[in-house]
Amino acid sequence: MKKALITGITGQDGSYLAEFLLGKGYEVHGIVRRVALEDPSRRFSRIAGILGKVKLHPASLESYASIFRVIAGTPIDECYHLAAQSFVAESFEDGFSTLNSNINGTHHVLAALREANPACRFYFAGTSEMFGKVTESPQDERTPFNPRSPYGISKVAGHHLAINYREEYGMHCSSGILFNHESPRRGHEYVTRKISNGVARIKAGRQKDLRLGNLDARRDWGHAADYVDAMWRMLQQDRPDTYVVATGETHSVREFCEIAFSEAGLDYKEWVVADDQFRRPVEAEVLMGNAARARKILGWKKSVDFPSLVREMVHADLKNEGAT
Ligand code: NAP
Ligand code: F7E
Repeated sequence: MKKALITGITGQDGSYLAEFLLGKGYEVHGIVRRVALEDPSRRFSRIAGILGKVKLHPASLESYASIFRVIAGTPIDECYHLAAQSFVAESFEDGFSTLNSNINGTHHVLAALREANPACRFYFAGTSEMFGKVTESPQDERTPFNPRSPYGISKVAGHHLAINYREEYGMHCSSGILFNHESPRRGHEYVTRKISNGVARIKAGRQKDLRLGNLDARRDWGHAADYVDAMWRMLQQDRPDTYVVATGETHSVREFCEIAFSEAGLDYKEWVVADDQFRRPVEAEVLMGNAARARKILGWKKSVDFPSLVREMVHADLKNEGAT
């Protein structure tokens, strides 16, 4: 039986990946923050359905000793390093802790693996935010990085750390440059969930408007369940490498609103209010990925299109809010 360790198992992707690996017969281990163990009903909400099937280990990304203890004590074949401060807007507020968690956290995991289990395969959670102010479109594995946020900078550093461990120590380290992926499990601060939840709360009479920042920003949005499949496929290859994972389509925040509100029988123009407090100092205006390499080498393809993703999120939140 293969054994995998997921850092960030309580997050959106970690929860889908844990289910995916259990479905493939893996023994699944997860790293969680010690404080999360004290508040399981809230902090483990995304993994509530599989709590009895996974083994959780407390550790902190910021502490090498705690990460080393878990990695040295758990004989694993694959390590999916998903834990990170992942909210771009927050990285402008506190760039220091984003850089600390995301760069040192990645270095701690890689260094512990090198010391205790160098044969373990490693996945790094790279991101389209590494492209930032894009120099070409669509973006693929050869597109230069030009990050526009502390978050993007931290991920460029993590990506290069993974490649360095691959080249210097011969470790099986792959990096996925994943474009935005969403689901009903997305955190409430990200724009897609803010919209689907806002629609449901407006429909239920609990919210009077929805305040958003840049409605013209364009993102390449896919479904998280499809993207964890790509992570796993990367670690099944004989050789470690870097892959872009994306749908190849770009849509604006406005288009997301249009479909989401109309799904609940509403016109977004009557409810959405532009509010500068949700604009970023600078940002990647338009992102669109070319996943040709992942399709060809990994045999990966998306199964959920953009309108279906929006509808799934809206219907889940309408149900949560009792507004169906
Ligand atoms: P998420 O929902 O924000 O989950 C982040 C996870 O990291 C949570 O389990 C969180 O634990 C954990 N974490 C954060 N800081 C930590 C720390 N200091 N110590 C230990 N654990 C910590 O993110 P996601 O959407 O699943 O994304 C997973 C990874 O993919 C992230 O690295 C993200 O940057 C990257 N990524 C995401 C996307 C996307 O569109 N979703 C695209 C490209 C790359 P708590 O639950 O305790 O907070
Ligand atoms: O913003 C715009 C905002 O916060 C998307 C993370 O998973 O994907 C995510 O990062 C767009 C941006 O995600 C609001 O300016 C407008 O252009 O949902 P988001 P993100 O910043 O793209 C990447 C790939 C990651 O790697 C990250 O970890 O929507 N936008 N109005 C807004 N965004 C938010 N959050 N709130 C608004 O009110």
